[in-house]
Amino acid sequence: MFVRNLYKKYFVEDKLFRNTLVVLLIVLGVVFVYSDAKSDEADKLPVVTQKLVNPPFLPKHDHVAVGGPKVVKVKMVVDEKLITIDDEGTQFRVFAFNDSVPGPIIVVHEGDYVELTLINPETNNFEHNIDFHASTGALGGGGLSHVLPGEEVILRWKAIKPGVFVYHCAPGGAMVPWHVVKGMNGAVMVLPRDGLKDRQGNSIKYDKAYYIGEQDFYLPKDSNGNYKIFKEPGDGFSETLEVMKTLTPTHVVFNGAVDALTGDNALTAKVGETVLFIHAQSNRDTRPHLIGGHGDYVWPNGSFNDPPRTNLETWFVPGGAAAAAIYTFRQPGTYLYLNHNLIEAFILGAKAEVQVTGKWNNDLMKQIKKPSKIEE
Ligand SMILES: [Cu+2]
Repeated sequence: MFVRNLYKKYFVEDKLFRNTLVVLLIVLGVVFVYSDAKSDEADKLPVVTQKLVNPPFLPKHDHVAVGGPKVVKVKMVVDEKLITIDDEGTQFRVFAFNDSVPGPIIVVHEGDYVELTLINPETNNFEHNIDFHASTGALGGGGLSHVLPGEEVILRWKAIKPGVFVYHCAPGGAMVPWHVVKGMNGAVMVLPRDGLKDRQGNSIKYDKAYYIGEQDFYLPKDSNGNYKIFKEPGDGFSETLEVMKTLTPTHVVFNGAVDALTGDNALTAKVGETVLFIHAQSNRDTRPHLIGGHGDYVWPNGSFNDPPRTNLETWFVPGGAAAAAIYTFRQPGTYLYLNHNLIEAFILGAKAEVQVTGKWNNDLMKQIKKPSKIEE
C-alpha cells in the first residue's frame, strides 16, 4: 500500500520527477557503455615485467603458459655507439637496441600482449622506431613508435601469431636498411599457450635455448684498403650506402662480431640435452647448419602453427625472418653452428661453436684406424 502510494505520487502525478529520473538513467547508461568501450581488454589483464637479457640468451620463460593471457612489459633503450666487429679490431658505429647487436629477444605466449617502452636518449643523433613482424597493424607498430632523441614511446600489441619473428628499426626511406645494417634488429618468440608440438601433437621440451642474430655489415674502405672509421654518427652515410648497393657485405657475423660465439663464448650443451636454436636475419637470406648434428625439428619460416619439419641438414631463413630448430645432442665435442654459405661463415664471420660434454657413442661413430702410413 505504502509502495503503491509512493509510485502514484512520484511516477504518475509528478511528471517532472519521472522525466528527470528517466533522463538521469539514460545519461548513466550512456556513460557506462562509453567508459566500458574505452577500457581495453588488455587493461583488465595481469601485468608482468620481462627482464630482457643479452643474446645469445633468452629471458626466463615457461614452455607452457601458466594462467591466462598477460600484458608483458619490456623496456628498450637505443644506443648509438662504436663497437669492435672483427678479429682485426675494426671499429664500427652501431645503432643498438639495449646495448646489443642483435637486440634482445622477447618471449611471450600466444594471446599475451607486449607492452614496449622505447627510449631514445637525448645523447643520440637519430630518430628511431620499431617494426615488430609478430604484430598486426601500423607498419608492425613502426608507424606508432617514432622517437626523436630525448623522447620515449609506449607501444602495446597483441601476439596473435605463434612463432619466431624479427623486429627492426624502420624510420623511413634509405634510413630503414641503414639502421638495420647498423644492428637495429632483434627477435620475438611467441610460444603456443600449450607449448611446442611435433607433427603428432606430442609436446617438445627443450633444456636450453640460444638465440643467434645474424648481422650483415657494409663498411667503406679508404684508398689504402683499410676500413674507414667515421667520428660522427651521421658521417659515412652516403659512402656506406654505396657499399650497401653492391649487396656484398664486408662482414656477416653472429652476435655482433666475428667470433662473438666461439672459444670462451661458445654455446654449451651436454650429451642428452635438447637445445632450441632461434636464428634471425632481418635483411638477408641465410641457411643455418649444425656441423656434426641436424635439425631434429625445424620450423624453417618460424610459424609454430605449422608442424615442424624433421631431421634437416640445413634450413633456409629468408631475409626478414626468423627460424627455430631443435636438436638433442648425442655426441660430445665441438660442433660448428654456421651459415652454410661457407664463404660467409669462414671468411666473413657467420659461425658459432657449440661445446658439448658427455660420453662418446662408438655405435654412432668410431675411428676404425688412426691416420697412418698407407700400407702396401
Ligand atoms: Cu633506428
